[in-house]
Amino acid sequence: MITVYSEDHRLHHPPHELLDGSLITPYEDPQRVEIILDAILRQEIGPVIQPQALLDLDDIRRVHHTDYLSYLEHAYTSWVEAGGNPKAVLPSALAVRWMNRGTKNPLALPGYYSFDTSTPIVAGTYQAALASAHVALTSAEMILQREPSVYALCRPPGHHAGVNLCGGYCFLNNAAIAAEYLIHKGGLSRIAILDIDIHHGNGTQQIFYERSDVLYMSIHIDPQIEYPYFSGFADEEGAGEGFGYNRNIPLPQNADQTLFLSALDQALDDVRKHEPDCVIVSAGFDTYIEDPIGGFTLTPDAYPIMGTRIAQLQLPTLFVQEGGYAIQALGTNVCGFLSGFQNNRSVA
Ligand code: OKP
Ligand code: ZN
Repeated sequence: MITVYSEDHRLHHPPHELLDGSLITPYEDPQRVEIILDAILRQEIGPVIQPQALLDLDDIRRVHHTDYLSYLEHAYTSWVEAGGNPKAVLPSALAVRWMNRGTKNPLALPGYYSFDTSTPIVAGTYQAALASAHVALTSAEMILQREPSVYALCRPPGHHAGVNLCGGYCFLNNAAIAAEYLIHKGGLSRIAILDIDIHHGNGTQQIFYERSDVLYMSIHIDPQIEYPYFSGFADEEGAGEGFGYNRNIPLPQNADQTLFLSALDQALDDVRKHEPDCVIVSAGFDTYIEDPIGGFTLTPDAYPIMGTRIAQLQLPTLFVQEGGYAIQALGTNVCGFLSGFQNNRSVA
């Protein structure tokens, strides 16, 4: 399987995040994808290529508002000019419920465009986020060129990013951007996004909530106990035309392989019923037992099985990297997953 990767992810390397009241070293570290890349090369998963052609911002504007993109582009410089801590942009006050008037104040803007305090912006963040989206777009283009499956090694991740909101280490929603590309450039009529990261992809859910062409299926830790806390409940089923095309399967803390795999089987049944032209997997590996911000108890043998079951759909499949923070095991878990998939396909 082809992997698409860009070294520009390194431009996003914030010094801290604020978690549960403490300023800590970010879990979302550049080493994550370097380790995955290394394992992919050593285990000969397939060729690794760079993003192709020129990035067209219109492909990103199909998902994100222009004012949000221009905020991301200028956030760091304006913040520093206005006297913000040059180490990183992080909001102090969030625009919530009835307090959501707009602002031009560079020290306040981060609170308008963020929903948490663990998504710092540094000088290279926008370029890194664009590169990550470019990785997803290139991968989507290869699917259109009849590549049966592609792995987009994205960083920063994307599934928490909404149309005009960053959060959960995410700035641009790579999976959503790929989905829109497949529909608009490739003329695909139906897509299924299967999100197996331990966290609910609130951004992806928001983007497609009223759409029936893109099914969003998410298996994740119960939002009553874990991040993102305010979204991801089973009764969020989509709205308007999109009713029935959003499905959340929350699982309890410490969920194990048996529970996870039975949720995956349910999700795969729904994916089959949707009859998609392509499946996009938001592939997070923070379900692993040793993950420092996880909460499930999956062991490395779970990932090849997950790959195998997804392969049985026998559909064009685009894997988009999301979370996974147990750095020592990430390479093994990702390669196990991709190999499990590859070894069980009739088409590559
Ligand atoms: C990004 B992705 C856990 C705190 C969570 C933010 C997590 C973002 C996860 N106790 N802080 O879905 O892997
Ligand atoms: Zn996650």
